Amino acid sequence: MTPAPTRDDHFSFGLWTVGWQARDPFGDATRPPLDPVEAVHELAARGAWGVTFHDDDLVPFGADESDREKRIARFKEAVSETGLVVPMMTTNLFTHPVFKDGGFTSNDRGVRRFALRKVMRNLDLAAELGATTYVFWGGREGSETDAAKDVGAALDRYREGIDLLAAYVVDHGYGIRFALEPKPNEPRGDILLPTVGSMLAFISTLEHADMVGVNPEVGHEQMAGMNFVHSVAQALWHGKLFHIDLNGQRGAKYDQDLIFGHGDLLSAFFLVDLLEHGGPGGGRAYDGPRHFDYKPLRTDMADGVWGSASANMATYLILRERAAAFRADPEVGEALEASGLGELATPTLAPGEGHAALVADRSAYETFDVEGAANRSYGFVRLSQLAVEHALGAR
Ligand SMILES: [Mn+2]
Repeated sequence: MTPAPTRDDHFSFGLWTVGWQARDPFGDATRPPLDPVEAVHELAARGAWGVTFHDDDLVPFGADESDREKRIARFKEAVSETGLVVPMMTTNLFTHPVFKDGGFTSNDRGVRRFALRKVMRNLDLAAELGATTYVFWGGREGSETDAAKDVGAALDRYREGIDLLAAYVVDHGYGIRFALEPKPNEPRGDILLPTVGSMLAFISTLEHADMVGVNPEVGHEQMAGMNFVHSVAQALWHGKLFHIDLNGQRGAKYDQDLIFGHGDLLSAFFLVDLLEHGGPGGGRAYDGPRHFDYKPLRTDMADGVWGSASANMATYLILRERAAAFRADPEVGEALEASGLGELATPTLAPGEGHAALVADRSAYETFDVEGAANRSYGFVRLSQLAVEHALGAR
């Protein structure tokens, strides 16, 4: 039985996901445009809780003020009719040719000022619609040749931009936090701040670092060869997992944006386990939106669009059940015990112990049973196979 999603599951979708017309670098659109109002109704009917969007997903770039007002009013009506929420909004600083060398980090100062204004305008709308998270994905912030970008200066300008926009939010009393989204490449040859780790380091330099976190995307981290579960766990450890983009990716290649779980399924299992249960160490779990940022396959029409929306949610819920079964299995409990995993939570030093006391402790070095410790079997094979069997529904 495929589990049915409810609003309590906090599943959200970008308008650009189900609305993707499947234009790719080699081919034209295979699907007609999707009215955002229809997207809201269809998502709500399938059990989604929230809808998110870039400014240009709702109002085409360059639309006049009255057209903009009309489109926003229609959208607000759909949202209120369906009871969906708008938990997150973001800015398109990548489609229009004006952003071909970036938004906040374009070599052209005029473009940088224009980009900031475009974000500020949409932040006003985000506050109006009650969004609490604002995502920044700098898809064009990068280069194809190292001859053309002063990376240090670009990071200065990136920081200047985020600092200014954070001040704008604070000064207007908008209850919005920022979530920065890393990606290693595509559409630029190389994108600045390519991984969760680089983004966390950048955030620590910001003036309003407390209101800025990350929005990791499964595929983006996996494109860089990273272990997504580790990246998310570190973001949680820093208290910086403000939002998450769920999708599927098979290895280090172009950004596939597959349905959640339709790439590295075992990683998806461990990710859901981490988000729902705080992971193997029982650390901090995530209570924000479960946001899907994927693309319905280009081969499919409306059936595949809505089928894929449901598939994302169903896969998450199945993995959530599987992870709970894994956690509840007494055999897993035994294997965890044998693995020593819980022991890692014990500090290496005793309370009040410093380096002098450690040196004085002969059992830590002089008489430590090195051979005995070296010959220990941790039993990770058994634990790993138990996880696989639970993930597959074989237990
Ligand atoms: Mn992606």
